[in-house]
Amino acid sequence: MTTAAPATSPGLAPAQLDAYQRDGYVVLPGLIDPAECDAVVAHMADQAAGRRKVAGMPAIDTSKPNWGRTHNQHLYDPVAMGMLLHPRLRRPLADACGGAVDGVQTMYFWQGSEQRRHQDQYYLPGCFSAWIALVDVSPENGTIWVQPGSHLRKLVTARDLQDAPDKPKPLFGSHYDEAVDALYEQNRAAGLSADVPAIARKGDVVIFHGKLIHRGGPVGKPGSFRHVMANHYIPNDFDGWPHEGWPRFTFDGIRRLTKPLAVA
Ligand SMILES: O=C(O)CCC(=O)C(=O)O
Repeated sequence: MTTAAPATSPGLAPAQLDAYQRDGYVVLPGLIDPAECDAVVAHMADQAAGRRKVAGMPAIDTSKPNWGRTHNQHLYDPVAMGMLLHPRLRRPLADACGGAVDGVQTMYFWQGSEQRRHQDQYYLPGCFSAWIALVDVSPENGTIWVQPGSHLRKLVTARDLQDAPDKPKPLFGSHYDEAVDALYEQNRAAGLSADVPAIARKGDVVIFHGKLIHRGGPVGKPGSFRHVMANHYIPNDFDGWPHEGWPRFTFDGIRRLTKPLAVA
């Protein structure tokens, strides 16, 4: 007999919270029910194959290189919204953050991204992430690689990349990818380890800090599918969110804007 997964989860165990605070990430095994993962994957596979249209979203052109991801699908698609505000994520995210959180951004990946090293808070100030493996993920289909402890060190910001004559030379160079690579090496020289792959089974969730240096690793078996949903959150009481007009959602589904859009 199978039993349905409970709607909520107990939150982070003390050892998991310690790991998150020390390393900047923690893998939560089996948080999402495998049957639910399969249903989301089937939904997304139908969308990519053109069998399902998500109202308001352009059709996915799988003949294009790098077609394999969407941004902010939750704004159009109740299935994606359901994963952003999944009840099983609510307590672990609140524990990691130290209070209630708002969902702000989603990325759905059909394939490994091979994205270069970055820190999410460069793009989404104040954020942290729940990265949901909807299939088994490993270096073969392109998992993420993270530098443990890097969330406790510097965040590269736009200021570091400015190269104005009245400013000292930028700390790390003038290109974002190179700046983060340089920070990664600086962290290594300061005693941090090399980055490590996150190994996740279907239904596992990796919660990671928005200052953690991470990348999408090489896809060992090119063309393989790697269904992952990467959600980003900010603290509910965070008032430094700079993206006017970009809605944030509480886990009770309340939508608000940081500032109302000016009406022309
Ligand atoms: O899943 C990936 O390949 C990249 C995800 C990522 O970089 C992110 O969620 O910020």
